[in-house]
Amino acid sequence: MNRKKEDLQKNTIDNTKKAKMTTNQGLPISEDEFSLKAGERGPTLMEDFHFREKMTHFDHERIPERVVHARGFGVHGEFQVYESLEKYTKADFLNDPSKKTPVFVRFSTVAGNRGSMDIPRDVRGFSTKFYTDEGNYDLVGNNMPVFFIQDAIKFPDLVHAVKPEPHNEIPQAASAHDTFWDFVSQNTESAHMIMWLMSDRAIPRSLRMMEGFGVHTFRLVNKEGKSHFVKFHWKPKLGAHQVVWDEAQLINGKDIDFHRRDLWENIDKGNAVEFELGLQVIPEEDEFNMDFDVLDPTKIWPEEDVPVQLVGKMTLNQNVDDYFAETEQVAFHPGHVVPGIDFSNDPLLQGRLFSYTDTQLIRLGGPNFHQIPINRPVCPFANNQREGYNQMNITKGQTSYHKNALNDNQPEPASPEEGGFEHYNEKVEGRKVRARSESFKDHFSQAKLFLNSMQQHEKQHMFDALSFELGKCKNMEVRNNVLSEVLNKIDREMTEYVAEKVGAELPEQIEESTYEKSSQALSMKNTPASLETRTIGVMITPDVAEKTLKETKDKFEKHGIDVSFISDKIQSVGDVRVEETFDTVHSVLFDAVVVLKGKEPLQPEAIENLAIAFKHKKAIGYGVDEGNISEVLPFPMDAKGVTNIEKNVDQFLQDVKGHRIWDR
Ligand code: HDE
Repeated sequence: MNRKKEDLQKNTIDNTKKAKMTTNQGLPISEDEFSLKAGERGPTLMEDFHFREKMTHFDHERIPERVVHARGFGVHGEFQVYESLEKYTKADFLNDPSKKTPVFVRFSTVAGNRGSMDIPRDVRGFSTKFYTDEGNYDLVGNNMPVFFIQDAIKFPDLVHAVKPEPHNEIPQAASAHDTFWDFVSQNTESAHMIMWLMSDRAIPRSLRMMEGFGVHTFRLVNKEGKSHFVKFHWKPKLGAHQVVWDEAQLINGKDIDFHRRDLWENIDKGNAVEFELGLQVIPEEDEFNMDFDVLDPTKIWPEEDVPVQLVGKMTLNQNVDDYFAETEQVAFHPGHVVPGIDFSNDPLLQGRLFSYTDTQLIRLGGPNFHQIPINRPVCPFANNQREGYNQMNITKGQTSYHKNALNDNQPEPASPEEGGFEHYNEKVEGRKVRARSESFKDHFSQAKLFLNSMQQHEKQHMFDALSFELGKCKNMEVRNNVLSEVLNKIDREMTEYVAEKVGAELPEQIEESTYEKSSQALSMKNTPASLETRTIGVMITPDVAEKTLKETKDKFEKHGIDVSFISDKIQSVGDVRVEETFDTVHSVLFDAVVVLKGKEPLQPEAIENLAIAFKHKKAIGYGVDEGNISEVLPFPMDAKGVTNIEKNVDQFLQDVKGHRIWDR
């Protein structure tokens, strides 16, 4: 159990143990099914304090959902740095390789309500709270390395545009509507982020299979006071992988909880979820040596120019005990820093430093939300702040101010040498202006860079995503504006394709962005691939022999693959359990499918599932105990990625590892 989990024990109540039911005042309750009435058929009495307490609590059980990132899922884990990073930062948790720092991570979607589906086309939040010995450090990132806007003052506009439209609250958890694309065409700084949002990064296969990014440029400051600019990355050990859009839409219907279930179940089974922390570091002196402004949050630092150094590993390994108490009440804030980590002047980051505390005040009901168990540091904390809503601490002593003589100046600030936080001593001067730096004006070069870096299938997915999204816009002017003001300035082929698909005007050809560079690191195809924790749905006719089932299971499980047998009903075949049916699951919920046929004919549901798996470019395996299968398969037997697993299981496994047969 890590230190934070231990700390949470102080407030953990075991509701599974036998206990007498009481009111919140501790009064034993003799009856919990009938309210107190004047006569068996009479009205309920006001004096029924038990009924009133129970109902009042229920009436107040909801808190406002997060205004963005409302739907989230949290897990506990640990972080350990590989080697001391003292040359860059004095942050204690990044200096001591023997130290295991507890973490709590909350993954989220952005636009949807708390009860919305897990795979909309959307950005994913990736927030990490490190419970360090110097206080909590929060890295509140996303699974995309850039953002839609360059200045925080535009955030309410962006969010109003992407959320359901205000007059009818449609559509839920979707950017495919007029107000969002109108915003995009009027605010072309979002061009680069739009490329990411239209890419497969927006529909991850699993929360365990996506990258994370701090987005902004931050600072690392070492003991000598020297500062480096830094970008933070999380690299998943399993690589970054996607589903396809048609599949995402079906998954959202078949299992709205697809991502959270995948994470919960894998952690429950003991499959550690690992991400490596990566840093891109540039010395402060190189601030102006890039062809963009390092303070601009719509720009990446291409990994080929500034390599990502992998400096440590985070292992997520424990589920929460109580979703509300932990995941819903956790409060992240990019301003929660520790000595050795500091901010840059990125105008988006600067605005975030205000917003996050403000939002917790309304969401968590007052200024003491840091005392909620999931939010409190594991190191001691003390100051002169007492009182306020939901104050949980009883603080002894007469003084609650500084300086004081009555309590010998306690609690006393620490000098930087003693570990006190010292803001980086940056020189700043300027006139007060409402303006944006000229160096932020290039909106299109990196949009092009991203497109240049995609493999053919990834590019095609982006073109199709744009056609879907603009096709959902009802307003013709919005479609035309996006094409002329955004797409046409990035890439002509993309503009022509989308204009044709959505019946919009093809804007006149202009000199589009001529950015030639590409970056291999941007293609998901270039991230690691693994068989570990992949899922295979094995559909069987009811008469397949126990031996075949056992052999099939062994073939796959020895590679860490999770196998589910699917048939007409839940049943046992000898020792083997068939736990799923065509009613309970579907091929969209698996990475790959296999069909095993006995003498009996293949069920129509199996054929439908196979056809859809084929459409979604999945590896398909088959095995035949008796008879022939070729005439019923809804695709040619010799199609790419269709394999007889009795003859060539290695080929099938290779296809599963490759994630999808993109060139089929
Ligand atoms: Fe957030 N963001 N954000 N954001 N954000 C919130 O804080 C905000 C931005 C991110 O799991 C809110 O506690 C502003 C960038 C994540 O609990 C709110 C701006 C990035 C989460 C807020 C941004 C993020 C939030 C809503 C522009 C990636 C979920 C609830 C200046 C680096 C945290 C809350 C969790 C949540 C404001 C932009 C990531 C309203 C004003 C850029 C992962 O405070």
